[in-house]
Amino acid sequence: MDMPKIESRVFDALVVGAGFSGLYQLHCLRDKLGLSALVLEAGAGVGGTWYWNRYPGARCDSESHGYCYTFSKELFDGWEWSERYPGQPEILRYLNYVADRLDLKRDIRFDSRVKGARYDEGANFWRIVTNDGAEISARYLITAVGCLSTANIPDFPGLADFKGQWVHTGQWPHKGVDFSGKRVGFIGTGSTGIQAIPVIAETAAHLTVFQRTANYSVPARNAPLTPEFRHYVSENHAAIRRATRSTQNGQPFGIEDRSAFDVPPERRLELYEAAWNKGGLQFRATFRDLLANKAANDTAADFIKSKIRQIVKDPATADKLADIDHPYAAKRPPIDTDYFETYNRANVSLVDVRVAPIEAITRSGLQTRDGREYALDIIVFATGFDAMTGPLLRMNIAGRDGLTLAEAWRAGPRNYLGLQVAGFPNLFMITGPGSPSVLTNMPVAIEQHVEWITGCIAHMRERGIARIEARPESMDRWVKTVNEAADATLLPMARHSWYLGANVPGKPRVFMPYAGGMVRYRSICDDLVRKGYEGFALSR
Ligand code: N01
Repeated sequence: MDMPKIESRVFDALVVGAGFSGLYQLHCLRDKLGLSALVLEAGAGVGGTWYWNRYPGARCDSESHGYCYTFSKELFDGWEWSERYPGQPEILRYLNYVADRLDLKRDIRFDSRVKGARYDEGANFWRIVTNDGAEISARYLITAVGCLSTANIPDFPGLADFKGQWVHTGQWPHKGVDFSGKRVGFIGTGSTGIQAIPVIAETAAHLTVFQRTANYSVPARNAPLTPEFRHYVSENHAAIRRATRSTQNGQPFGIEDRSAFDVPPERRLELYEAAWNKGGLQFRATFRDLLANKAANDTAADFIKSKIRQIVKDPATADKLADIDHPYAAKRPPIDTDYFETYNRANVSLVDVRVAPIEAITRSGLQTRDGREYALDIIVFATGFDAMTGPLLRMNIAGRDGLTLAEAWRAGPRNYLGLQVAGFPNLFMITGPGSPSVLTNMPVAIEQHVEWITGCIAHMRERGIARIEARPESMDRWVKTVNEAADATLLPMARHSWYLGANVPGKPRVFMPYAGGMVRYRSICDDLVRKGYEGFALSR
């Protein structure tokens, strides 16, 4: 058997991950700062989340004109989106277009997963080892691993003995899955499930959806972009960039500056109806207090629940779908194409696994606690991710004195700004826990972090600074800030959400993303740079 080729190489910077963040980070370090940089990527191609998540119906919930890089007008002008919301294959083509235009692939090592990373204090280098034995040293280690890239596969007894096929949506086979004529079991009704269920229902012989938590969803109203809209986009790069950088959620649309109670109930319903017909995440922007005031939120929640009951014909199924236990948008709000309509199909049925949880996977299907057995040929797990911390912890990162990130984060991901952790000098996290990331339009959060990190490294090199590291007291302050920002919203009321780590057994329950908004976050980051990297320890 051939032994894997062992490499030992030294770089200024090592970036882990070749998705949206890793690609831009490589471009900034190599082409703007002139550093030697390498990207390690576990997949065989670029794309990150869009490389792995190839499930039927995979599509971005942000609108295409805002879901792209805006740092370069040439890149922006050289690409034209075809639909209101880009599908997975189109986003993957887009990221390949970017990688090719910027000539990035020559500095990406594909099929390389980080097995371990250790800070060598004497040499002030990070020593990184990959699954195939390559050893890389780098002054700066930058994680661009995404927030939702470690699949969460529940530990159901019996899965190994299932004689059918099973798949997780985040590890979808490249050759696809043929559902035609098959009895399919589908577990999970988050954003992913809500996208995939209607598409799989079209070909499956029968689709049984196992729902643990009922979920809101608003129609996406996806459609091909009109020539007029394409023209608007091509003429308005600067305005779109300005808009995405001026809104708290990084979207090209703002949140209406009115309370749900500023208008009479009939007018409120009209506004919800208009937002429902327009479709998309903008529904949440109808009133400014939907995520801050439970009574305001109830008006939106009641509207969506009444829509579910209108759409779904079988009252018992409608009851299960509308029995939602959390405020609207306190979990990431999905948008859909014919999700609730799908339950009117004769080949689709819904099982409430909150009432009777899944007990085991059997050789021929799935068994619930009430003793019922479901015969299945294929099981799809749309059961989400070990979000935000999972991809970081699985790299086995050890900082000063061998302190592992897992030890440092035993009680939750303590960090400063979602960028750095005390004890881990020159380690930067792009969209780490503690940053706005998943509560915003990701490319906007990514551009901000990449540009901040690039500016920081440039600052260090200009001044001969060898190390930067978060101060422990800055982390304490930031953890408090993150908690306060979350507590000012209804987000913590969704007690089972992955924002809190509640979807992974044993994971510390800490609200992870910063909910104070992108504009405030950007100004905090810029401000502390002006104050000489306040809160960080810099040393020569
Ligand atoms: O994962 P989820 P997802 N038994 O964790 C259920 C992003 N995204 O992949 O709610 C039974 O939201 C679980 O039930 P419960 C987006 O940020 C973006 O759907 O924990 N059920 C839930 O229903 C999103 O939020 C796009 O009770 C179990 C589901 O599985 C994030 O990815 C598109 C279970 C998991 O939902 C994750 O979404 C799609 C068990 N043991 C996704 N364990 C874009 O537009 C879990 N579940 C870019």
